[in-house]
Amino acid sequence: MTFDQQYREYLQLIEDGLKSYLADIREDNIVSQAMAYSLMNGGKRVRPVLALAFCDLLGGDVQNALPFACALEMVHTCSLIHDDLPCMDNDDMRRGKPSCHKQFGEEFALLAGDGLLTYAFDIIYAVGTIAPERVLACGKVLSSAAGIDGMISGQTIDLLSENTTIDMETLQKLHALKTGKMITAPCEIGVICAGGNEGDLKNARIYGQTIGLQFQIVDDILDKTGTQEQLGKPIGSDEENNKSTYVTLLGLEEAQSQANALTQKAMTVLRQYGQKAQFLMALTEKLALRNK
Ligand code: GRG
Repeated sequence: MTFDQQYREYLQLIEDGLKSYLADIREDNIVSQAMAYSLMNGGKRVRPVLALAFCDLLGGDVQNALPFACALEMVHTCSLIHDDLPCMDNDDMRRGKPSCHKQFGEEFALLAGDGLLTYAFDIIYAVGTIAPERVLACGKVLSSAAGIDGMISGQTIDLLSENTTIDMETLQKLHALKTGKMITAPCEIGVICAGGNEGDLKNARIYGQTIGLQFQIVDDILDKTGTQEQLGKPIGSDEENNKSTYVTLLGLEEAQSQANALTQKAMTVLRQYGQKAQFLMALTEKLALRNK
């Protein structure tokens, strides 16, 4: 199977899975509509694809990883909705459309994020196809990645750093927490669903942390060099919010060279798995070269 065929296959599973979870919501009101609006709004689905791909890599059944993949995308979407709010990044556009609060109002956008975050754990704790210990382990990985030891603290550092110049160490910590943890989590979850061993988990963590940083550096580069059409949101928002980024601290060329070095490091981890890692290796390269 080619990379594109495999990616499409994963995407189909994820889109169908998300749709079916949305269909299970009993209440039809402005908040459930806002949840569906943001969730089905054309994201790249990088995090759920990583969960399925790591499960596949270790010979697991991707169906077992699918609920967790959907839950990851829900928590990620919650973070985007909240990030766009006026009290945070104040962005009017997301994925080429009005952001959730622009479409539904701030109060309902806030609740839509809360709805997605809590529904994600409803979905996880209803899984009965893998051993309960593994379900608990996956839930813990996700809550830790999103919570105060992960994305929330990354966002806190980010907010506190506006209008100041931070050093490279702080910038790396910010992004390891804000972006890296939610990219490492799917890799770990895929391994847990497949019943991988401690060595596999360690590899998944190193890989996730590495491409998490790569992903953020590419994001910073695109915020400088991309177009609104490509990104589905205004470019230059980092500059507008007076944020330090890899580009402002290192310059475009050095930022690109660090992204390349991280891509190579991630490849080294994957090479241990030989041919089986072909899809993930191609994905790693595509993420380095992405333009949206
Ligand atoms: C949900 C518990 C919880 C807290 C949220 C608001 C907040 C706390 C965190 C903000 C996190 C954030 C927006 C990080 C940026 C990560 C990032 C690079 C997002 C873009 O991801 P893509 O490119 O987006 O995968 P798509 O649209 O393709 O899904």
